[in-house]
Amino acid sequence: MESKMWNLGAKCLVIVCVMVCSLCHVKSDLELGFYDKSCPNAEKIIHDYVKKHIPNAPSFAAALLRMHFHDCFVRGCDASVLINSTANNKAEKVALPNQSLRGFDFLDRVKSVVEAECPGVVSCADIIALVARDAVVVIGGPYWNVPTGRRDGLISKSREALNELPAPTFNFSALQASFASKGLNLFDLVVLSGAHTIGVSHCQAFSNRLYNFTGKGDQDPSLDSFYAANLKKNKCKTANDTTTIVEMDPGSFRTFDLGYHKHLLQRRGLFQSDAALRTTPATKSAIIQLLNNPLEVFFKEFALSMEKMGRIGIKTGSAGEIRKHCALVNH
Ligand code: HEM
Ligand SMILES: *[C@@H]1O[C@H](CO)[C@@H](O)[C@H](O)[C@H]1NC(C)=O
Ligand SMILES: *[C@@H]1O[C@H](CO)[C@@H](O)[C@H](O)[C@H]1NC(C)=O
Ligand SMILES: *[C@@H]1O[C@H](CO)[C@@H](O)[C@H](O)[C@H]1NC(C)=O
Ligand SMILES: *[C@@H]1O[C@H](CO)[C@@H](O)[C@H](O)[C@H]1NC(C)=O
Ligand SMILES: CC(=O)N[C@H]1CO[C@H](CO)[C@@H](O)[C@@H]1O
Repeated sequence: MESKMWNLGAKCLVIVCVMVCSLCHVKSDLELGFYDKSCPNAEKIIHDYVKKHIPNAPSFAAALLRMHFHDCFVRGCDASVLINSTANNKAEKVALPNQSLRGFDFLDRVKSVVEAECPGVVSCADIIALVARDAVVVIGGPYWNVPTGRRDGLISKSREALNELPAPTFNFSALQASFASKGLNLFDLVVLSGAHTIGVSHCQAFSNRLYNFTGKGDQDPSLDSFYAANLKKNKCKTANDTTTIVEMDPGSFRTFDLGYHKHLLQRRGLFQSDAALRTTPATKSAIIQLLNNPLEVFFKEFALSMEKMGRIGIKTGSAGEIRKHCALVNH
């Protein structure tokens, strides 16, 4: 009898635990349409704004996609990338890898339109994620689900951006480790690097490959020499050019396609981090696999990896806050 009671008690305990844990789980996760009750028009307002403005400035689709990546890799997708520096804090924004980020004003404008509809409800972190997706869709790229409910972080440190973001000089093992530390695997790495099918780079990010690869005034032998000669003649004419920009997927840098992966196999990936995907067998076969399939397969894989990226280190429930201005913590 006693043992039966104990059994029953234990069973109840298990049931209660399961219930509590499933509640925790729901709370700590994002959900599609998180704002359906609290701000039913939020996603439509954001989508309409992007649809209206990106066609006039299509290069911003790339900038906004990159912004989402840089946000998620540092302290999770919490809009810490948008916070301004203060007298006693150097924010992520001013870190070297962020020097070339664009789209801060665009996001501020989206935020103010959303704030006018529902003050203090929609996080900047969700706005970054939704805008990145909508902008890519507007230029004809893949659609991916953006579950929402991210909260905004309170902290932004320049040093962390420097430490957490992969550099264009990274070799394969450094890239693998960087992505693994964010819960992303090698296939995610190959697929997400495909974002470089749109957008531009400054010469600075790769000019060592053209002018001084090992400190002997030499060129990176893994870079196609015709392509290198062309870049030196027409684009990055000196080793210290800080202003010229180069299309990362020459010929179709505004079209979301498999051009980036094609260039990789032709030894025309612009960064060492791009080239590393070709020189390593595991990732090379993933590139070939993508190229041997229709574009829709790349789109589908990109969507899955983006959804994964969008969950890195998220703050939900009562963590963080909903910022009033994306560039400022509330108090
Ligand atoms: C794998 C490691 C990666 C490295 C080392 C890397 C590095 C870079 C660098 C150096 C630039 C050029 C910045 C400039 O000089 O203006 C760039 C541009 C860009 N990156 Fe990446 N990236 C990586 C992964 C990603 C991922 C995962 C995404 C998005 C999912 C992404 C999206 C972009 C986009 C769209 C641009 C073009 C930005 C523009 O046109 O303004 N990158 N990246
Ligand atoms: C890759 O880069 C890291 C960090 O710079 C270095 O420690 C490592 O030896 C490199 N690995 C290879 C295989 O070159
Ligand atoms: C190449 O790099 C080496 C080592 O960092 C440096 O001493 C040299 O001045 C550089 N050469 C050029 C042409 O920039
Ligand atoms: C850039 O490099 C060139 C030689 O490649 C040199 O003449 C010029 O002074 C350098 N400019 C700066 C700002 O360092
Ligand atoms: C954040 O900094 C930028 C650039 O310095 C500035 O234009 C913007 O007004 C600042 N935002 C806020 C809300 O202070
Ligand atoms: C957008 C932005 O804040 N860019 C900054 C990146 O960092 C450099 C200095 O490291 C600043 O000059 C840029 O303004």
